[in-house]
Amino acid sequence: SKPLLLVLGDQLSLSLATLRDAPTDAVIALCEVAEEARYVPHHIHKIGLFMAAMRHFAQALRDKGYNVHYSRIDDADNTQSLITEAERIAIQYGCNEVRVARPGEWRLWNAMQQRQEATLPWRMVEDDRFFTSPDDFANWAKGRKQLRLEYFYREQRKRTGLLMEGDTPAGGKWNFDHDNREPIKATLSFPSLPTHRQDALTQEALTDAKHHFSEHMGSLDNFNLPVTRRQALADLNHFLDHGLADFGRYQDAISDTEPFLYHSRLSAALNIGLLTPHEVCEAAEQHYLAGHAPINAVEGFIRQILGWREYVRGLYWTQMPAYKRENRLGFERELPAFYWNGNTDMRCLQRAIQMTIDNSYAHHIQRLMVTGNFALLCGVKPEALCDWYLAVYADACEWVELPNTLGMVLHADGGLMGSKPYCASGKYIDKMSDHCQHCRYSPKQVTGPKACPFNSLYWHFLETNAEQLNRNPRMKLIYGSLSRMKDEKRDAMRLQAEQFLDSLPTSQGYGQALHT
Ligand code: FAD
Ligand code: DLZ
Ligand code: SF4
Repeated sequence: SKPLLLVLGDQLSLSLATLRDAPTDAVIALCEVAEEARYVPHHIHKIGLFMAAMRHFAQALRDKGYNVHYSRIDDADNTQSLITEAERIAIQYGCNEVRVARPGEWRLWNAMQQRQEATLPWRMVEDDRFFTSPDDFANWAKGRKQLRLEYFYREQRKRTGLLMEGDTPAGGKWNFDHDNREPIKATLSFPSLPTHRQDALTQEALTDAKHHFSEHMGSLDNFNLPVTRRQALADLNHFLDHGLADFGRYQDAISDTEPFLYHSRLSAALNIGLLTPHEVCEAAEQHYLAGHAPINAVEGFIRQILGWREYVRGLYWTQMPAYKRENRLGFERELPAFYWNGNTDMRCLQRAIQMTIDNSYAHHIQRLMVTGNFALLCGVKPEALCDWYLAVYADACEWVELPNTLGMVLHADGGLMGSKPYCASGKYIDKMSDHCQHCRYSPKQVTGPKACPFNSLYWHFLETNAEQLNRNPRMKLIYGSLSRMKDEKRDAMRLQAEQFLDSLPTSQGYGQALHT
């Protein structure tokens, strides 16, 4: 048989299963299509990233002697959809099947699955660029009521031998989270970032992205994402040398001015395939063994990749498609309009959203405890929030975005992923960040014109979701405080929260938000 090997935009690895076994006469196709840029209104950096990285990868394949067909966004015969474009090219080259590694989204997996019996059949192979396959995860999950990261992660450590000394974990503990909760400090200085040179291929891709998708969020003027393996390796080495040692301690800190702190910024490169999770974890382990970074930093970092990243992927593939429809807390609110333009006087939200608009990036605690926590407290419906996270971050692909948003942030999966919702009042943000001193609200007040909205919303959230949450053992203390509160205080807080919620401008989507 003569296959067309379709390489998707997030499969830019020479080790990809379909490429490894490529027959000599195979045609490899990469397709830029408008449908993938628009099914949610992706940030312009993300579109530029995919276009530039795909073009560079096609070039690298040609340099290796492969026969590559590349569909550019403005080719006259481009059908602008992945399925039809792959089939059109397959027919053009006389191929009798389309072969593809498992895509990163169920939406595409399902469309491809349905064409397995077509005259031009699609064949899917496992994407083995991960530590675990969906089958491995299903076997681990079998018979378990709750799927806790911590147990999955320990097995991953034992299985891979990463940070293991024989049968025991390096440093004597599996988890050093306790040491990793320091707030932001004025005295910290953060590593300056490497600037990636933009060659002619990158410049052309960015120009095309701008031409076709200029209405999308963000500006390409400050585009600095890695689009080749060489640039991704430069980012990795920079992080190992300048970020890793402090990664642990300040993992949860939030800054009013600094978007990246000691985070690695490697998620986009990992997710599109320019780096493998194996090489990143092994390089971090080497830095520990060489004495360049402490165990709390290296363990914390490796847990994110070997633990969380694999865990959310397993969860996604074993729970979809039902997972995407989950909404156990029954949320119905549309997304507040300011998520698209940052137009709010709540300083923490304004900064997290503005940094997102600027860089197509926010670090984990901004995503979880600022934009995520606010959406949870307001009861934003999962579909609206998930579409936003999927659109605005350069590293967003549904297999990793959905469990984080629907499960971890919105607790919409009934606690499958997290044993309690990550809800917090302004007190938490005040403790971890330096936002509140620049804010018109006060994190110490719960009611009144200066009161931080997070505070009344927090109690309002607990009150309105009590039926679902008050029997949760991890929520017992907080529900105890709520029940001891005087009626007048509760009434005043409820009123404050309701008035705030009534005044929130909502949007039906990006197009509309642009005009508000
Ligand atoms: P670092 O803090 O340096 O962490 C190192 C690596 O660990 C990351 O590059 C990433 O590959 C991995 N990692 C860390 N946390 C997680 C996590 N919770 N789940 C999976 N992998 C993790 N990450 C994505 O890659 N794509 C997404 O679409 C995405 N959506 C998110 C949505 C929400 C609501 C939340 C709360 C988190 C989301 N995350 C997502 C996880 C995390 O926020 C990002 O991976 C991280 O901020 C990327 O920045 P970094 O590379 O500097 O990460
Ligand atoms: C996100 C994205 C964008 C913007 N553009 C493309 C594209 O032109 N071609 C492509 O193959 N993939 C693109 N992607 C990624 C896809 O939306 C999707 O997430 C992955 O292909 C799933 O494996
Ligand atoms: Fe955010 Fe409230 Fe602090 Fe303002 S006072 S920055 S709204 S937590």
